[in-house]
Amino acid sequence: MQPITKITAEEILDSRGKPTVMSTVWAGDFSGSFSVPSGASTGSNEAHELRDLDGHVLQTIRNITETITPKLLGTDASDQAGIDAVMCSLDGTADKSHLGGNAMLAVSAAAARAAAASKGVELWQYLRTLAQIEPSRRVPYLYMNYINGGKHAKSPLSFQEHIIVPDTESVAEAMTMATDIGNALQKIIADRYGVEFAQSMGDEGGYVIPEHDPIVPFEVLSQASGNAGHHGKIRLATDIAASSFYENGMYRVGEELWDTAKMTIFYHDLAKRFPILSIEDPFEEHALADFAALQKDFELRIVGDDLTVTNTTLIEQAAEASAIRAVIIKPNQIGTLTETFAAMHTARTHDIDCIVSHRSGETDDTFIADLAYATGAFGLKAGALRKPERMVKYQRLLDISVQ
Ligand code: 2PG
Ligand code: MG
Repeated sequence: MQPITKITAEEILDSRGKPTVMSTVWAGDFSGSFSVPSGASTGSNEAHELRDLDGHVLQTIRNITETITPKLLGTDASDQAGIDAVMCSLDGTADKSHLGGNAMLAVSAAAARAAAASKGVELWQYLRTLAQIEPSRRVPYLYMNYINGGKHAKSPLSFQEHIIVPDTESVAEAMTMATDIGNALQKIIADRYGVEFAQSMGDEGGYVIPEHDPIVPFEVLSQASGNAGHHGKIRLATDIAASSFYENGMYRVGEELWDTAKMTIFYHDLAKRFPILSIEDPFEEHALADFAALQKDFELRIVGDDLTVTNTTLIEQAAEASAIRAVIIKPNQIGTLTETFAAMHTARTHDIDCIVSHRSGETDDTFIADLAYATGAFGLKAGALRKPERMVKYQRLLDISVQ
């Protein structure tokens, strides 16, 4: 038993320069910290991210220091379920709007780090014992978003993420392949759009290109893989994030309005032309039947994110409708680690693969790398190897995977 002796919280800046919260939990001489990330294309059913009217998180910090801390002092740092249950009952709302999902996750994840430290084990080892998730893979696939669109870029591309997935179990090899392809891609972009786009940077470290045609990013990624000498060793994936450009029953794709049928034709064409591993949020977050119809057509994985928001009930619904074969896992969508594990467990019970994911607003925290490895996740989605807050996550996975 290592009782919690102190909890602190402070405001830090995320990768977009926006305030976010970092908390540290102490158990005697041991401590652990966690910094909460923040999304831009958020699902409407996500846990509430509490912010002051001016965007700061000072009330969130007071909720940690004045409301949560007094109730958790003396609790065993390794009683994760107990810690999370106390916070859920203190909050008392369905969407965690009272304390803030960001306040709760900061403490929940920091407690896990403190507990791991007190036991003298790596975070991933501690999480593995705690979570007991049926693995999909020994080492997750790296989902690396090299062309940014949608809400993560100022560009005409409506689809949010154009992702390369090196087909290997070696993280070192995957990172080398991605670096080679990134360099080849830079050349193609300079030739095709002009040198001013060769240094462009979206929120997740991908390039931002002045392109309207949604198929072109996949052509360009595929060409870059070939030029780098990795043809045949790269799968492609995408996060459409369709809710973010859905208006009045239609999808606004560049200048055009597409209906569900047109979106569906695009996905069929995409899967015919490229080695697509998965398609995330192909339709808006309420279109469960459309997800199911598309998944029925495909071997590849249709992935829920805004559809499922790391929520056990929504994952269960998606599973019952046979709407997805993989699910995005983001701890800050639900607000505690215990509920994150429950969501992963529900997914795996239905043979749905988990892809552990960053947010577009990130910090240098590497917790998700440990989480992905600990649970044998199918994928770790953490952006491109062009921004430090993304790179540290893959680097951490590399360090763990060779231990
Ligand atoms: C997503 C995420 C991360 P955001 O949609 O999957 O890539 O974006 O954090 O903006 O919700
Ligand atoms: Mg998504």
